[in-house]
Amino acid sequence: MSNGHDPRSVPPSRSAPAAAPSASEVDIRPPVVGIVMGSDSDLPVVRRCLDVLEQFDIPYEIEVLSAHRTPERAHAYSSTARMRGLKIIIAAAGGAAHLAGVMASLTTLPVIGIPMPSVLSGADSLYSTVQMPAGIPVATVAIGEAGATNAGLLAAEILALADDDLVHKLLVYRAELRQKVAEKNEKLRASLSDAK
Ligand code: RP5
Repeated sequence: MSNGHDPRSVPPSRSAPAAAPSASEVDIRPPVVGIVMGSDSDLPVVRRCLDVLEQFDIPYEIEVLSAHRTPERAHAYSSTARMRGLKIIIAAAGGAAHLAGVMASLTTLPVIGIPMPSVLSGADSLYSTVQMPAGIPVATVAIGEAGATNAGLLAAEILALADDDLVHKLLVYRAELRQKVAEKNEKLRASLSDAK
């Protein structure tokens, strides 16, 4: 069944989106996305996800939490997540990356897993995150920065199921992507014709 949106066109927003708070304002909205990462060393990659959530004005919380180093805190975080108002959990971890799976095992909120780059180029993180047993799903995105960006976008798409302003922002984002590709194409054509 169609949702009535043509992805090639950007419909007008039904209501003006809330302005993002300025640097001097404190955002008091409760977080709807909870981001956990196995170590602070994951932050440079996870930053891509935060950038997307900020671009879409989605309130989030973030903390370092490890399935292996702080198992009790990991359990407490996930098992109270829904009660605390979170709607989605994003878990980033590398190596023997069980964080997303542990999160998913203790909540029925959707869990998105980001496999971190590792000494094995992230293959270990990917397999540890994606190969969940039937019954406990983790929506696993690509290894590294592309995955972190897509984790933020997937969270926005899930929240957009009940938020028309977010639908509008996602369509604008897609239109911008198409525009960037068109510009790259133009640049390529121009450089090839210059070379003749
Ligand atoms: C994982 O081990 C973390 O998610 C990180 O990707 C990796 C290395 O952690 P550190 O040794 O840098 O703390 O648990």
